[in-house]
Amino acid sequence: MYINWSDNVFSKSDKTNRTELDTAKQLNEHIPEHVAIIMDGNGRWAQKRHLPRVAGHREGMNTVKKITMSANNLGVKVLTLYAFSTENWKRPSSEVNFLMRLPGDSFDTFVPDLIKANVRVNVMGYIDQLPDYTQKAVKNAIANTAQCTGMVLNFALNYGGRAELVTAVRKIAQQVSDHKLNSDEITDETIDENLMTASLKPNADPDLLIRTSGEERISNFLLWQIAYSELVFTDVLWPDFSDQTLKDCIYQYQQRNRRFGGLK
Ligand code: V07
Repeated sequence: MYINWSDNVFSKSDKTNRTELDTAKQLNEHIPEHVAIIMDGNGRWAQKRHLPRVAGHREGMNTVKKITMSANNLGVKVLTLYAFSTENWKRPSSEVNFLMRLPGDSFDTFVPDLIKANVRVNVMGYIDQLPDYTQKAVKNAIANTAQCTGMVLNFALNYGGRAELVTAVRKIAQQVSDHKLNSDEITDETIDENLMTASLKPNADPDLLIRTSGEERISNFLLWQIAYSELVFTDVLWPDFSDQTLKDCIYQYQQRNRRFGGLK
């Protein structure tokens, strides 16, 4: 497989020192199993074109479709996308309403392609707080792809990292007060099991977290789960994010030593 790495990630010497074969081999051998993405920059993409913010979200949805197929083709096992945060309710109601229609609007064109590609939809977040039509669309996407055995496309929808931890602490406290668990038996695994990513095991934690649009913050996305993740930030706005940008981010991931705090 010939991989055409774009120019923006490496220096001239990199390019001359590595062969196409090296690059292709690397791409085949060190693909992160769980990739999580903060899809930022839709509003800015629209603004630059003198379009309403929602036009950026619509284009962002097209990028979701494209990048899902790219990640699946590269051999990614779990792709987690931050679609709507618990903080996004503060946006103008017209924008929130538009976003809440996206899962339903995308259903007819997206789900058949997901089934063909053997991709299973999973959703994590406080789904019961979403409008009925959004809940229905999400549940349909999950049900219609339930038999798929390939990549998991995991949407974080009305999700917040701190809220997730609060929920987990409450669940664990309840188990202690019910005498089902001793407080001294609480370990990392107890917390893992009570987070919304528990069903993604053995790939609950992202290997690679990407944030687009030049912002370098976590913004209450996955907190516990990114303890050892490689963080890659790109200036590319989400609607402009391409198959090549994904490969560039994975290339950066591949260049880093993942030592988990221990010795090499
Ligand atoms: C949303 C589009 C991508 C750019 C960033 C935010 C806006 C896909 C979904 C989705 C979620 C569940 C599902 C099917 C599709 C989605 C919202 C926003 C609220 F089952 N993209 N996307 N949902 N954006």
